[in-house]
Amino acid sequence: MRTDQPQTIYLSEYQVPAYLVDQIDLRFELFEDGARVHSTLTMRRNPESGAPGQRLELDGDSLILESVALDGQTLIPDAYEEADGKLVIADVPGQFELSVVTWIEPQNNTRLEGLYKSSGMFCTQCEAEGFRCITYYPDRPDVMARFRTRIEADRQSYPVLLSNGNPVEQGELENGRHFVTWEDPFPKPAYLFALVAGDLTEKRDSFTTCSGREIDLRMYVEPRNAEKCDFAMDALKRSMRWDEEVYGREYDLDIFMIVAVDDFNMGAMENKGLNIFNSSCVLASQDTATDATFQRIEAIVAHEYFHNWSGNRVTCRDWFQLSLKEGFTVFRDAQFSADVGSPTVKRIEDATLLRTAQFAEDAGPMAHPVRPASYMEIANFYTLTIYEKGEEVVRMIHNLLGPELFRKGSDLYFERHDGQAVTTDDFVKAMEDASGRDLSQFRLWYEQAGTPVLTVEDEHDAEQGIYRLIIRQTVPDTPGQTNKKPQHIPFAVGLLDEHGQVLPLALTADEHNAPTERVLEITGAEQVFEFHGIEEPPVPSLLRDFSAPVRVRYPYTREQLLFLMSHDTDGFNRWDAGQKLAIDVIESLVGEDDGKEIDPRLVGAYRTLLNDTSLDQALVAKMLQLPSENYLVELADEADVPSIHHARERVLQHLAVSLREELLACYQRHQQAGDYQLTPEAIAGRSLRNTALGWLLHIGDVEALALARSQFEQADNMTDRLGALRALVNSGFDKERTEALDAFYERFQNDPQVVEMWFSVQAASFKMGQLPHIRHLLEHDAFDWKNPNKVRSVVGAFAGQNLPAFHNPDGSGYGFLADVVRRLDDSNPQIAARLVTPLTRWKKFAPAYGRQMRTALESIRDKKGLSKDVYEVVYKSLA
Ligand code: 0A1
Ligand code: ZN
Repeated sequence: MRTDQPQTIYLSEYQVPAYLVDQIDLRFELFEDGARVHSTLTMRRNPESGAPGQRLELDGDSLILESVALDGQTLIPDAYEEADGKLVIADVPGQFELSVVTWIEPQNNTRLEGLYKSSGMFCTQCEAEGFRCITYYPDRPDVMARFRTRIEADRQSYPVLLSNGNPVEQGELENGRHFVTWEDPFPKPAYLFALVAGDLTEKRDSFTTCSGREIDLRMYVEPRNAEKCDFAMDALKRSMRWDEEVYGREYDLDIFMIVAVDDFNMGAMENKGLNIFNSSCVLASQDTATDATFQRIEAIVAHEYFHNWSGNRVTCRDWFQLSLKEGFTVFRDAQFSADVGSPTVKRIEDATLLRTAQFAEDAGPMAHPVRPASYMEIANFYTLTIYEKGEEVVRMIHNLLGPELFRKGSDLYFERHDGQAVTTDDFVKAMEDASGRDLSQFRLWYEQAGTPVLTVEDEHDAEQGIYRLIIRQTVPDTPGQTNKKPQHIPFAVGLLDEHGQVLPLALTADEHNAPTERVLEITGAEQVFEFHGIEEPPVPSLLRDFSAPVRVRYPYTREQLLFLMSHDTDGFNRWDAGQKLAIDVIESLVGEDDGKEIDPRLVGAYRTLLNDTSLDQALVAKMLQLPSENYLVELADEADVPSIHHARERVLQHLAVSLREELLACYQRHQQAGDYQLTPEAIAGRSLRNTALGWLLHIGDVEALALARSQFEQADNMTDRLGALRALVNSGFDKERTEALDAFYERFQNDPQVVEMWFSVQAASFKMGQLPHIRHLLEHDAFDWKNPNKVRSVVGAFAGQNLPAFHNPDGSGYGFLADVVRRLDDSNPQIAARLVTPLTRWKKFAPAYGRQMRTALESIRDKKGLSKDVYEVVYKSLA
């Protein structure tokens, strides 16, 4: 157990920095046994600071301090103090130059924060507070400095030396060493600093900006990955063009670089001019990446690139404002993905993630507002709430203002705050000023945690031809927040008549040409909306296109859901009606014996989906996916995972048995014709085929087994190969499954990204991924505790996706996860803290499970020397 409780940092205690840094000159001497970092800071007192005295405090972590000099004079140790992660100099003048030399050990840095080594190369990760692991510095985003960085290393082992900005000098040194100096003209916070040194292959391309400037684009990867760069490079160019066209944002440096590294805690990082990516989020080829991977790569490349404006040019004042850059940038990348692919499918995917995982987070012990009020460890706040709910908040502003005013607002925001470190409130203010709209109540979205619930009732007055929607809003209590105020919720609705026609929504008796969709603005605890000229009771289509991140409660009948599934003009709600129907059917079977009949209308609806080839196949592909176990758990009050799993399984089997012929026909119909393509249609075709195959193998169909084997062997792309492998893994055909897994490994064993898929297909499969097999995977040669991707692909997939195995009634899954977390807590606390998540949800589960999950959490809490990261999550979960 920790003896000292980590400090909580409060937004309310924010103070401007006492000292500013105008310029930082860095010199890195990189060696095999460590690195020496020389840093010279040109500093001055901040005229805006009211802090008394001449005391300078710099942040540092895991540093060996070699020397400190003030204005060229080396300080004697009495003149400064090194304690509690700070270097304190009691007395500094108003303006001065501070030189600090530190020694660090990148080769032993398993936390992957600051400067570390990954597959023989040096690289950095400084967000949020990694720069302090490199040198002493005021490591906070509102201190922005111009960086000049000289890197020295052995030429043969590290021919490529990169940092932010432009190279301004390079040359040879003694002993086979060389150096390159980089200069970044844009002042930036330290979290955007980056350095890379390695033996890397360079891929070049170029992009001509809207004003005619030629930008040098470069990707740096390990030589074995040279063939896996093209897709990301193209995605980069598409992103650059899109940001010019849609947001008027032009790139600002002459070079833009992307580097791929295998060991990385997160997906990627937007360092100025030098984005660093987790290899799994950037490297791809048709043979090794699935459609989903390609789409993820495109979105992440765009996301990091878009940060150049939303994050780098305009950055965050403090880490409470994290969603300022993340929410806005996720919104921008989602718009981009919608533009280049299928907008409805993108919306479905995003809403699914939000409703499954973010709603759960917002209802759990770590719930926090989009702008948190406090934290212990900021790394724990890179959450679905900050990113995904933050995106929804920006999207709601976009929808309330409309695209033109939103663009005016974003132009104003960038113009007003270029070069500054600002707050979410500054963002909202720019939107208000540009549009003339009052967003004061809307700001509660940033302040109040928890998912608002809208309870909808309706009544139809046949005599007057009025249809009423009565809408009640509540915002649930969350840790530290009760009695919340009603929020401002854009609630898009449509009404369908019995023929499936959308009705005009006249809010008064004399309104003519009323629109058929309206965004109702919910602002109170209870509101009534009246629609005139509605002669027959309509079917309401509520929260169209998922217009707000809320839960809607409306007592749809199955008939109404079936009707919406085939008639709603809103693609999202059409899909959602199918989900609701399936959920209703599955929930009605939970805890019932197997004799209970499965509503035949569900089979009928799925039959229509499979047979009607005039339907948008991308939407059909999504509609055929049954709601996940995770979502069913989220919807339950006291989840009993084995019962949920069993009920869902019954429905799946019943559908597959009943629709065998249709599934086979669907499989045949979507045989790939011609070359592999990444169009929405082709992606939908593969998805349908693989879903059909998966269902058929699930019921042990031997004809499908033959199809799966040949698809596995003959596939010309990873989507099909992995689709077949997954179907085999989840089938009862033990021999074929083993053969396929072995063949797959044999073929791809030298490709870490594919090996990660191989791990996770097994770990996420209930058929295979029981605890003994998970332990066996951890012993596999290809498994590596130091590589976050490997840990995620086995442990993360097991605890996060293989619910019935993880929630084994004997509690073994929980104990296992606790062991893993304790083990990783020493080497990589960020990853350890993330892995705890499934256990933190203990209140969600039936008491017999919840109790054991709590015990597992307690066993983590009691570990000696627990990291701040894990402490915060575990402590809050047990509170
Ligand atoms: N800002 C990056 C993601 C990122 C966040 C935190 C990190 O370390 C704690 C690393 C990367 C992005 O949004 O892409
Ligand atoms: Zn981001």
